Amino acid sequence: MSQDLFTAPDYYQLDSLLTEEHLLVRDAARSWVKKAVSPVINEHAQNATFPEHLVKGLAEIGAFGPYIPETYGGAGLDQISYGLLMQEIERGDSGIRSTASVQSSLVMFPIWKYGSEAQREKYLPKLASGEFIGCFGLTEPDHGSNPSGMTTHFREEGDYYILNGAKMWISNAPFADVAVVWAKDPSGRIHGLLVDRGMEGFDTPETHNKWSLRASATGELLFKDVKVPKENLLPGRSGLGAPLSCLDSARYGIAWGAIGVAMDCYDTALRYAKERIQFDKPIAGTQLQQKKLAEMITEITKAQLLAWRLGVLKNEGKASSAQISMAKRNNVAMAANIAREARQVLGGMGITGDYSIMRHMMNLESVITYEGTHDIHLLITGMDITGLNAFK
Ligand code: TGC
Ligand code: FAD
Repeated sequence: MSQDLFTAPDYYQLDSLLTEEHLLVRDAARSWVKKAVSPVINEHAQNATFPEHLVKGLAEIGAFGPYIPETYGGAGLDQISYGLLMQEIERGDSGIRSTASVQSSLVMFPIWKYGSEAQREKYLPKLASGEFIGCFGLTEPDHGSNPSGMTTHFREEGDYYILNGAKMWISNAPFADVAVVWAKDPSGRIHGLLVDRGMEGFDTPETHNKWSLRASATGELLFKDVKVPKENLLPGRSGLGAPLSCLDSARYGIAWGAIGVAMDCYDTALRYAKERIQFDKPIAGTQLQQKKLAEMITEITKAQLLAWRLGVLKNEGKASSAQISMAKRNNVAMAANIAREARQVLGGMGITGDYSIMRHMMNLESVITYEGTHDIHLLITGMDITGLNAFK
């Protein structure tokens, strides 16, 4: 990729709403992304390899467990700092943000919230430092948008649970040290189990042939009579609400992350349009390109306000799941539209790996699908405002 010249837009002076700590956290992440992610990400995406060497840096900027208390190795930050971290990391690449989201919101969060003290002490510090990588197994081959139908199940046998079933589309699965796996007990109640790499009968084959999130490793989780020690069950909460509450945290992070992608596409398109001469003048001086750029900054600004307000509500413990759905859906769609428009501003150059836009655009096809699809989030809003369930 060409040199990373990113300058963040702040059209409504939103920086003045941020605390000194927010700005410090954000700026540290921003410079780490410029220094560590931008120079290598195109090659990793082209080769479909996960840049494992970035794990240490992610831990150092506080991206693993930003809001987990420091006693467990987390960064002890608030929800806006968490959001800003996701924004900056996703500005570099959605796949790298995925690694941080899964680790923080889908692995550390349930262990912190629903785990025993022994589980917290065993896993959280190692996950925070990046010594352990985790993954989250909810989706199954036949149950994506409707996880309540899952068939992965376990039964008791002496000091163990015997786990059988399969999960698919699992970020970080191929190299994860521990998987938070959601499975049904014999009565059909959903529980979380901590399944460690190396347990007999547990496999994590990688999913290849993706055109999206190519710098993130995705895989399956296969369980064949896996003996999981009883102390590996998360004791604090059961039922579908447990995994869905983890999704709330990850979806919130994505609402911020998508802004990072949109800012990167806008900034690239603006710079290119000012430099690219056609018909003897910069294309930025034409009305059609100005329409694209003006609409981009308008949508980014609206998305920033939405995310910031949601962050305030989250800090106050007042953000509802439906509000989070609205922000995830709006901001990812906003970023996807901006990526398409920005790609066109660059003409043919826009399809090359010399610029980040096409990679972002392809990544967003996953982001708009995972953590609840665009349509599922619309139905969540629909149910919230009408009181009527249109899923079933
Ligand atoms: P429903 O009957 O509505 O709810 C079941 C129970 O859960 C409660 N609940 C929630 N609790 C906490 N947070 C939420 N967001 C919640 N939403 C619902 C609900 O109150 C109920 O509790 P209780 O006590 O009455 O039992 O469940 P449903 O089966 O009708 O499904 C609802 C639906 C469709 C919204 C839900 O299943 C859904 O969100 N589906 C989308 C699935 C999804 O998002 N999967 C994501 C997999 S993980 C992933 O994609 C990671 S990508 C990571 C990366 O790389 O970044
Ligand atoms: P489906 O549920 O089959 O949906 C197909 C289409 O039907 C969608 O457009 C959907 O909106 C629509 N649809 C479904 N139900 C309805 C309805 N009631 N009304 C109207 N339309 C409907 N999962 C994990 O558990 N852990 C992970 O780490 C993880 N990482 C992922 C990484 C990647 C790269 C990808 C692509 C996915 C990942 N997922 C993960 C899975 C992801 O959450 C699912 O793909 C997603 O929830 C959608 O499920 P599905 O793919 O089975 O689509």
